[in-house]
Amino acid sequence: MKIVLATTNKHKYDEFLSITGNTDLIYSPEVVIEETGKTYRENSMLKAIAWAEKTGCACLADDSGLEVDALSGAPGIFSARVSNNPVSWLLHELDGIMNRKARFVASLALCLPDKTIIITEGSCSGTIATSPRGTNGFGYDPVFIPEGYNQTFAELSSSEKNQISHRYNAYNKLKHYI
Ligand code: ITT
Repeated sequence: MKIVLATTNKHKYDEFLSITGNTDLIYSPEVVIEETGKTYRENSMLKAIAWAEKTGCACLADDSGLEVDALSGAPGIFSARVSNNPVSWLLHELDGIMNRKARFVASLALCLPDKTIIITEGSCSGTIATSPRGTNGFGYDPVFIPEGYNQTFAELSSSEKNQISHRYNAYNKLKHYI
């Protein structure tokens, strides 16, 4: 099935291509919406519906973020907007803090041509490093060490990240509908 990815983030598109192996996935970053939802779920729905209205195709949206225990779950849904330099911001916020536990969360919303919407969530737990390492990925990847690993997401290969990530776990629950 041809599916438009409802995102302006090319890194997400590349990850979905790798996760799904679906060459019918289309990158079409022309829709601009305000993410006014209070949850990942609401924002992923807003994006999926806006793209579906614009394109008339089945659309898959991802709303995701990083939740840090010592910051009471921040930056959460504001992960993309909290700073122009999110890694430096996060390391500054956690300066001197021992509890480095965190998790990535992703909500995926699939809006089908008949307007049915399917939503799933996935997460990936880990810890925040004390300094950035690695050059792969995007966003907070250089400081996120997934549970069971010593490397950050940015030090893992894209295929390693895409076998354990929040995005992968959410997509696994959704793929039966595609
Ligand atoms: P779209 O809304 O256009 O999809 P976006 O980047 O603004 O693009 P979100 O609103 O969902 O997407 O914000 C997600 C932010 O959370 C993202 O910009 C990163 O800062 C962070 N994030 C989410 N998944 C991540 C990942 O796999 N690796 C690193 N950072 C991630």
